[in-house]
Amino acid sequence: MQTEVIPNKRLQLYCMDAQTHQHTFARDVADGLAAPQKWLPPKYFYDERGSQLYEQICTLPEYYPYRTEMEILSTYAAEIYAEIGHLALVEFGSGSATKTRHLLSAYEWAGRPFRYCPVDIAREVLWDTANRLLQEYSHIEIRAMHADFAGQPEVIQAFQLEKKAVAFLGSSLGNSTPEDSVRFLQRTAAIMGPEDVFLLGIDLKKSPAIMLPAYDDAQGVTAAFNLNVLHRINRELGGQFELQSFEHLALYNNERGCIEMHLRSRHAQRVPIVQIEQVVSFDKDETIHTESSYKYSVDEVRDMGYQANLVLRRTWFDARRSFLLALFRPL
Ligand code: AVI
Repeated sequence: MQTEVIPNKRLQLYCMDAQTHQHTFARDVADGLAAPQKWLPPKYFYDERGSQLYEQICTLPEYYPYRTEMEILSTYAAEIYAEIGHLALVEFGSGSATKTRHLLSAYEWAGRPFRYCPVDIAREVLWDTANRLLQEYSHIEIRAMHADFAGQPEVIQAFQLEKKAVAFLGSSLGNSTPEDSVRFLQRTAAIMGPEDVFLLGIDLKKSPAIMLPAYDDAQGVTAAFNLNVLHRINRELGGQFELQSFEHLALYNNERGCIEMHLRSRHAQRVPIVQIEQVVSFDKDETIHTESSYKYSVDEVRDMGYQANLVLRRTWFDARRSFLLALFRPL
């Protein structure tokens, strides 16, 4: 990763090379749409509009993962802070940091300087949030990183922190396969010191009757979020997708233990994408698989940790045990 650092006294911004970013998007779209089961990596949902739509999803009555994790953080922030100590807080996929604020407030109440290092793929959201946090917290010092950390948690080494708490909230790890998640945890554990901690927020398995509406809400916000990725391809790669020719589909894959989101072609069609020099053909009802959202049991989470040499030390749940906040320490 090439980085450019924009320093100021309380805020430093580390940026992934924009050129690299664009190139990767084109390659991923070309590869994904040429596969027998067409697919797109979910990280491309999060352009400015997609990030706004995700924020909106989080306010929906059906989308319980946000509410329940918020309940855990608001209820136990002081306890979690006491467990972590005053370590620099690194956060993968920080977004607008709404939930993290509960933890940041606990740091602030300690009355001494603390360091927050958010890492996100959505640059505008990262920058706006960092500037807002500077206004809200007088003791905060921010090092923010615009990066695609998905397959490379090592990007956080650029922060050069001696000791750290690494947080990955919002069940975002669930958007990777269990195999990739274990690899991500292994690589993260490999760059953790003996006193570092890893804080994971992850959605738990439950009845599909509760899970499914969270990904297929009555107002159609999730549908708009899903379809937005086609809009992004149109804008950034010269695609000619007609959005009304695709529909949002959410299903629970019982065997894999995940919610899948797809975009289903309403009729047979051919879609040119200028920048990747491809015309993509769709049969009627053929789908693009756009996201998997894996759900876990507590034992499966503990086991994933073990596979990565991380020991589950503390757990916090919401009142209905819908969501888990897990604290790991290196073995
Ligand atoms: C970010 N991630 C954990 C969300 C999820 O629940 O898988 C993304 C999302 N997709 C549809 N709604 C929300």
